[in-house]
Amino acid sequence: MTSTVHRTCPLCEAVCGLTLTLDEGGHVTSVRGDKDDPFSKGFICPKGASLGRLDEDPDRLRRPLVREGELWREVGWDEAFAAVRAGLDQVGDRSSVAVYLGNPTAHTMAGSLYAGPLIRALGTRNVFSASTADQMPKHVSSGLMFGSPMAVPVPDLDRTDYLLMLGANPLESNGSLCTAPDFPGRLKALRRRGGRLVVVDPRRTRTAALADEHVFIRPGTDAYLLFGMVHTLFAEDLVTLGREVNGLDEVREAAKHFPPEAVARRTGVPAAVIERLARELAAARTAAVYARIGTCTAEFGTLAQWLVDVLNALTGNLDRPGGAMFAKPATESGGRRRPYATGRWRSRVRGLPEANGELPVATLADEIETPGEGRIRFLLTVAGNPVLSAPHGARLDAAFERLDFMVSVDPYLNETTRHANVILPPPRVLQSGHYDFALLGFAVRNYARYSPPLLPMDERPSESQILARLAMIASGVDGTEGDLDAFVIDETLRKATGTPGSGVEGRDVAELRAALDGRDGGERRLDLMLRLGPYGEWSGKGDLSLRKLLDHPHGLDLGPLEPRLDEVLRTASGLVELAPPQLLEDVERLRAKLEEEAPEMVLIGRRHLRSNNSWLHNVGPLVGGSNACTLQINPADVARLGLAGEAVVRSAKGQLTVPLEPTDTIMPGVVSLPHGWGHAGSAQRVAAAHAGVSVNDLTDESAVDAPSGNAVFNGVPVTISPTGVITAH
Ligand SMILES: Nc1nc2c(c(=O)[nH]1)N[C@H]1C(S)=C(S)[C@@H](COP(=O)(O)OP(=O)(O)OC[C@H]3O[C@@H](n4cnc5c(=O)[nH]c(N)nc54)[C@H](O)[C@@H]3O)O[C@H]1N2
Ligand SMILES: Nc1nc2c(c(=O)[nH]1)N[C@H]1C(S)=C(S)[C@@H](COP(=O)(O)OP(=O)(O)OC[C@H]3O[C@@H](n4cnc5c(=O)[nH]c(N)nc54)[C@H](O)[C@@H]3O)O[C@H]1N2
Ligand code: SF4
Ligand SMILES: [Mo]
Repeated sequence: MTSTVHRTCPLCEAVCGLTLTLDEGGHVTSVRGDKDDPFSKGFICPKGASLGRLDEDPDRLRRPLVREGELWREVGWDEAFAAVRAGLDQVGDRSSVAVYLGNPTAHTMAGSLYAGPLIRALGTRNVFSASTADQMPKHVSSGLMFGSPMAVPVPDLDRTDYLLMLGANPLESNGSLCTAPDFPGRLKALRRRGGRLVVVDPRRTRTAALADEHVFIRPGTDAYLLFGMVHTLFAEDLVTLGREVNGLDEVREAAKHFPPEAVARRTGVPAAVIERLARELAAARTAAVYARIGTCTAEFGTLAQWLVDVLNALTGNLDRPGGAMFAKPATESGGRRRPYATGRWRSRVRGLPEANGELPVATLADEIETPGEGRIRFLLTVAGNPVLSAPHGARLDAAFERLDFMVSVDPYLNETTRHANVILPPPRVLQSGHYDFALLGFAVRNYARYSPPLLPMDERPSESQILARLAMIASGVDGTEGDLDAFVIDETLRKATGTPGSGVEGRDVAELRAALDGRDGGERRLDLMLRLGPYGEWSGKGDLSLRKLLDHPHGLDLGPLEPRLDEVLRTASGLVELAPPQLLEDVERLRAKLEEEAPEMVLIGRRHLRSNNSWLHNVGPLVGGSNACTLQINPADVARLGLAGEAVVRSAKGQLTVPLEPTDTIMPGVVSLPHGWGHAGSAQRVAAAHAGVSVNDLTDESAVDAPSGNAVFNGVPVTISPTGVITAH
């Protein structure tokens, strides 16, 4: 007997619905797109199609591992947790404890529901995550402009008339900070309805090839280009604010320093093109500017993210249909009104500012290596591979050896977890329930879908149970995750019942608690959030609950985005802050570098459709062919530098020998290497056979985007030389 089941794909931000066929033994025999999902409508990509292979990867760990010298021993769960407890006790001082949360924690219920309590239980400010190698500039920009770091406007993809996209390649990535299953189809639809798509990228990507126009830009210079456009809007009297804002004059003043003709040389974009883009944006009936990782992981990442929304605001497109809008996710909670600030504390060694409660991953190695009180001696990684993903990961590789104790929650023995003393593997993908708490807050249509676990648990704990148990160990409390969930539920209910006008104001906590559905604490917490959320049956505005989602296994469409800036704004002024002082300060840094000579060659990254950062290289059907670790380089540079076959790439931090992929799709003076490779000697057998090299052996952890502390991966100065040539150093 086979069975057909449905669930959301957990592998990227597109949240596609999948339809899986399972055989009697619970093995996946086929994966298709779920045609009845109202959001993804049957779309699927090669990664989603391989979910079964991933689920059954023979290299996935099935039991905890404890390292004894060079050897690994499989142990039972109680022994593994006891070892963690002993390691934590041995370190003692919590200021020496750190946690690193990797990208998949944003895709698991465990990460969304239990990472917060775990961090609180660890009682440390040494919190690091992939966010500071990714989107932290957007959070800081949104925090300063809108008062809330999670208030990220997304392009209203399905209705806009004009989309200006910078540093994103959704035809490969399927979109980021813009949850849109079948992003490619949505872009094609935009063009079909007569809309215009302009892509700004140092490479002519597959997305650029689909666009009406592709504009090459020198890496790391998007903030200049965007400022040039802001300048044009003011100079040509094209500003049409849809609403009152703070700081308009300050922005006008700041933009005076960046006229298109002044930024043209730095960006490589002709002044006439910059002016035309500004005019087109202003003239379009509706328009949106959207910029992603290429512009975030850059020297002026936060300024670029800010200027994106400045442009959206100045053209009247912020918060209007067809413009840049805010999703209304079903689990949204009211949130407190308190001024957003970064730098509430600073890192011990480099004095880098905290943002969103995190310190920059670019300084993790400093904090492990530098002696003194508060040196990190205990590290917990959850779903992360910073040896391959963090800037100058090679240094972390060595630094991890200096830890007293390391624990990793991860299904694989890999470049990072090999340093751990204890590895705690989560169960099979299909044994976990799935709800996208974070990603649905960035969706281009309001939507909710819950996927219950498709297979029963075996003797292994769920990832939620693993994280909850770690939280219990860290807080020294004897208990289960059930106690933790009960605590969170009661706290939430007490707050809600005590909040005037909340929909459950004055009601009895015990009675409400008893009404919650769910087969475990995680599901009950989801039910609680859904019921209290903006469509929830306890909000007075709807009837949403876990039960209703379970009755709609293909997901629920909650309608198109609607203007809601007033609900979202959390600034002290109650207005959009167009010119936050902290950002104006960083504009000085930008000005100072306007005339700087660009390096002769710079390095950027890229993603491939069949990749997922560092961890899908062990799935046979996904590796090989064009998904390979090659250096894209313009043929003119190949000829100029006398290269053939392979070349040596050198940066301030290291050198690598890499196979060349000459292509005129990349600008002269720019080379591109994908990240997440470098699996030589890996215990993951398929990955080891397609090892590649790690671009993060070249990237520089000393460079960060000042306001957010974000890593700089794009625009890294490098030299390229033929192999076999010895250069003086
Ligand atoms: N040079 C360069 N570097 C980059 C980037 C770049 O563009 N260029 N991109 C950056 C970006 S955007 C990101 S998000 C980071 C990613 O940085 P990380 O999150 O540190 O790295 P990943 O490769 O995503 O590693 C994910 C880890 O989670 C494990 N894992 C997978 N599924 C699960 C699960 O369900 N539970 C648990 N517990 N573990 C799981 C995998 O085995 C793997 O070890 O890399 C950054 N690094
Ligand atoms: N297939 C696949 N999908 C993924 C991932 C994956 O590894 N593989 N990773 C996931 C993750 S963690 C994330 S964060 C998202 C990222 O999603 P996207 O932001 O769409 O990421 P990329 O596909 O890397 O596209 C970034 C583009 O920026 C360009 N670029 C580089 N430097 C600059 C610059 O200075 N300026 C401008 N304007 N462009 C620049 C690059 O050439 C590249 O085309 O993708 C997610 N989806
Ligand atoms: S696009 Fe993303 S969510 Fe959709 S099937 Fe592919 S990996 Fe899964
Ligand atoms: Mo990311």
